[in-house]
Amino acid sequence: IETGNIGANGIVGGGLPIGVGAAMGTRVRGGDQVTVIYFSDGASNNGVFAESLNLAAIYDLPVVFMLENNQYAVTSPVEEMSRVPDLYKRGAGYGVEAHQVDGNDVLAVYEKTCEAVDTCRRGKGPVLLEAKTYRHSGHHVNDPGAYMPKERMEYYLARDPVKIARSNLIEHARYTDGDIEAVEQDVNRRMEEAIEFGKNSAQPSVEAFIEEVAAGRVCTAHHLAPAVCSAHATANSDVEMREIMVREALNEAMREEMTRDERVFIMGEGIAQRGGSYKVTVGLLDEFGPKRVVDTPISEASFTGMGVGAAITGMRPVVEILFIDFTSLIIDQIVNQAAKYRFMSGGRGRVPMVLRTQGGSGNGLAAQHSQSLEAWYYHIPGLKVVMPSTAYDAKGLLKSAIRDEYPVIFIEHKLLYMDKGPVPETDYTIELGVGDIKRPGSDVTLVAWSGMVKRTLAAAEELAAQGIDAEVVDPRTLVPLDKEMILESVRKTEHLVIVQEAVRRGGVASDIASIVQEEAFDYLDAPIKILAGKNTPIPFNVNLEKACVPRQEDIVSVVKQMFNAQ
Ligand SMILES: Cc1ncc(C[n+]2csc(CCOP(=O)(O)OP(=O)(O)O)c2C)c(N)n1
Repeated sequence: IETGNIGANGIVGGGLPIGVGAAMGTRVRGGDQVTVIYFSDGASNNGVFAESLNLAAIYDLPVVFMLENNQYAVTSPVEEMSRVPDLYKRGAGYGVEAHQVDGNDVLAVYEKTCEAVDTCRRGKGPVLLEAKTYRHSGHHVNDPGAYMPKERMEYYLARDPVKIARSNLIEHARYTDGDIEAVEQDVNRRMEEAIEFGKNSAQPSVEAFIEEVAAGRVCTAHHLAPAVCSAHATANSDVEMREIMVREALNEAMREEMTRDERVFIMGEGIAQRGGSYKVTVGLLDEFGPKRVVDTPISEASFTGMGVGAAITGMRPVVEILFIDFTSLIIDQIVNQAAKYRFMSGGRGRVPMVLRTQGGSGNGLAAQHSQSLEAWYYHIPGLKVVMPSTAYDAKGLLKSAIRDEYPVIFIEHKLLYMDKGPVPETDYTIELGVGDIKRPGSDVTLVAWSGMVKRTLAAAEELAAQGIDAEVVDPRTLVPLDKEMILESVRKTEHLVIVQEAVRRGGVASDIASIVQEEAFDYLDAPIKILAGKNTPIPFNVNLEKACVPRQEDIVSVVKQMFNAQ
């Protein structure tokens, strides 16, 4: 990492958008760095190749796509996997300068690469280079490669690039056999030393491993700062407040962070001139210009990957995915790349990016635009998951998310954007992992987040009128989870209902219930109740849609049943 090698990838093609993102970082920062992405013919048939080539092209990025076409992807020959086995020809379709070079001729590859780097430095990038070569063995040590035609193998073995380079050095550069052997011996010695170093190093401890790798499911911040009830704190404080909408609060958070830190930039579909589908990014283009407020094509996987690459190389990208439903397209970049990078780089790398998206049902957008998918990300070690429910929380949490060293999945709710709430005039942040008691109470703890908080608060008022004093706990961030706040509340009220919009099966509510029953079972006076979405897609039909997620009356009736049953 220190030398500029940001890593290889176990996911074929996964590194392509990351490389493009590294170059995007250069574009935002300025400077003459060029990114070279190495990949092979198999990767060129992955969708992210097409997206990445196009993205690099439309932003004129300084990227050399170095396609080492060794003509096999495991057992698949390139001519069977593509109608156009001269893969450099694909560049034309994206308006990208592209060349083929003899991949077995080291000097030719060197020269073409230098030219391509130069082209990028002159602002004419990207460049696609196809280095045509051949695999000298099966795909891995136990693959004899019997499917590779013998004559072809012989042809290429005779043109082994290492042998050709060796004879070139002797013929044209006055090297002797002895010089070359000395280099080879030096390389072998260094490899052996590295192996010995690995063998002789201490095994890592399990504790150190977990400490370093996990984004932390349990918040400790709470022990340092006692529970803050933001509703109360803000009402009682001297801080100047004004009422703004959630979408304005989010906008302010980004504006302030972009002003404070030049590394922050935002990307997404229609976020620049249009200001985003929910008007969250309105005005930012005028203020920060097109290099820091970037409209993207409909290439979710790759522009998310660009965020990962930009973050790895020191930027602070905020990537917007219009609907959480579309994050199905970005799973690799989040789950295998962003969440794993710190771990796979031995703790040296960081991916300080924010993935802003919105979810939830309630305005007839049906099955592919209404889901609550936080559990997908909650499940992945290495990610933080934030779900604000008020304007105050949205602003303070987004600012913290942008400053965080971990990738943060920041999930907004589509029904809350226009909700108004008090937000301080002055700068503030909210620590990730610190929940909020939205309504203090003594009889029952109602845990809810995102869109369910408002509904749960309304239910709590209805219950109060009927003599049940509910405490509403909003964890605000699901990872890290403020479990102490939940446990403390349950120890006091001895009753717990968890209200979750997402489908019940495999949801976060089940995990919270299991934590509470493990750690506060003796305090419970009744079984924990989970009120969650039905295990169905969200229907278009308004009545069915309403019936699929917890309603205010459902919350009231579950709580009443809990008390009547005793
Ligand atoms: C997304 C994905 N699909 C499948 C695999 C399994 N796999 C590992 S290597 C490989 C072949 C890759 O071929 P190519 O890109 O040509 O690279 P080469 O091995 O020839 O260098 C495959 C399919 C994987 N790692 N990732």
